[in-house]
Amino acid sequence: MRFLALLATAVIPGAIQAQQMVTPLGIPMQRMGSGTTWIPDATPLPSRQGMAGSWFLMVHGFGFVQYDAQGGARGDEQLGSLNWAMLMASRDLAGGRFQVRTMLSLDAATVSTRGYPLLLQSGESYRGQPIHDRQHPHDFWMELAVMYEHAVSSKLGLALYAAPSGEPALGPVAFMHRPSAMDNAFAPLSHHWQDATHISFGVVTAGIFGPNWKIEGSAFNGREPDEERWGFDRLRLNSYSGRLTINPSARWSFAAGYGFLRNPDALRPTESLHRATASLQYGRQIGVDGQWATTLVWGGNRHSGDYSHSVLVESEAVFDHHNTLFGRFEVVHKTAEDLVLPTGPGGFAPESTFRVASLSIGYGRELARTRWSTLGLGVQAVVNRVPSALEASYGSRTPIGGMLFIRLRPFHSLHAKSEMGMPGGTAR
Ligand SMILES: [Cu+2]
Repeated sequence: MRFLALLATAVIPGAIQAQQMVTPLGIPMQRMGSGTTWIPDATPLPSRQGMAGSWFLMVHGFGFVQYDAQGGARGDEQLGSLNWAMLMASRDLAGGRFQVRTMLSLDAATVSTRGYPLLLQSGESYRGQPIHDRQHPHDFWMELAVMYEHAVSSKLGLALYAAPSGEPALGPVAFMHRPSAMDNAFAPLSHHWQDATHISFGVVTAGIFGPNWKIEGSAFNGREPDEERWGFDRLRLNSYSGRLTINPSARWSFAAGYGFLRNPDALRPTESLHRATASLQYGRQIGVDGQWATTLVWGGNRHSGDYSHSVLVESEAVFDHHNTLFGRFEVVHKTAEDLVLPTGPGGFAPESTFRVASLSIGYGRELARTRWSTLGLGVQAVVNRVPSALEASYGSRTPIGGMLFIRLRPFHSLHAKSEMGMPGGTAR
């Protein structure tokens, strides 16, 4: 309460409306990740906040312009832009907090509906064929949702989330919303083992929560977005999931859950999928203006038979207003079908599975800053590791890729102290 009031005062001098703002159980608004996920309180995402009448507004997003190059026979290069913006508006309603939110992306235009080059990536389709060695673009309507939270006592609240396009209670925070990956524009290779349901056309989630825990259940559309990226897909609630989240302190967040996805893949329309995931996030402030965030994720998919596993660890350190270092390591099991490798006589068995790994390291340097935004220049290098069976297809056992980028995002109001005390960031 006090924090929000101070914040509103910093944004709009004399504003007192924020005092009417209810955050049920005193949970800071910045804990909200993608969908209904939580991130550690200590490492919020950069955003701008303000009041409009009785509405509390929050805007955030990222715009990259990147040159992406992926080596080897299955590689490609592209000059494009990855981007998303999110607007949240919240207000008091009937003793609780009501929120409308939307997240939009122009990726389908700026990296094309074929997506961007990314070795060993798989998932979704383009012109009726499975996408491989590229990451599909995100849909324009990444999220359009309403949420209502109501405290029933000082220790217990109820939440309801409904979205024609949104994220069910399944998986970790979607990668673009993780403080540990905010400057890492490449999607994880384990996206479709972990957080790919973050765009689902039809989601209803109900939850109960305390000040530091939450249990949620969702009914949602298990079908992946189709390759038409601008409109809404047909809304369905044919799948379900459940998730437990615990934020034991400001620095930690743990989540685990399970989901059943009915017929996720349009190209394999009779196959359903079970998914289990668990994730751990750690975050702490560095100095006055910096932060360091790390995420560990396990995700498994099961069609029938055994689970196919993926593990990811990633970290991002914003040292100060100039220097950011980030990286990711992951290992995931993909089939010859996932990677669209030649199958049949002389080729692989469709179910043959390969363990692939990827390590990426990136550095970003802030170049210019306004009161509201900051512009950075960055570089990222990726080294993959494939089994010898894939050497012929990829031209090497260690195919490489990378990205050069310019990135615009809201100026670090990362830490409330610097926002309230030193607008514009006086350090350095
Ligand atoms: Cu995605």
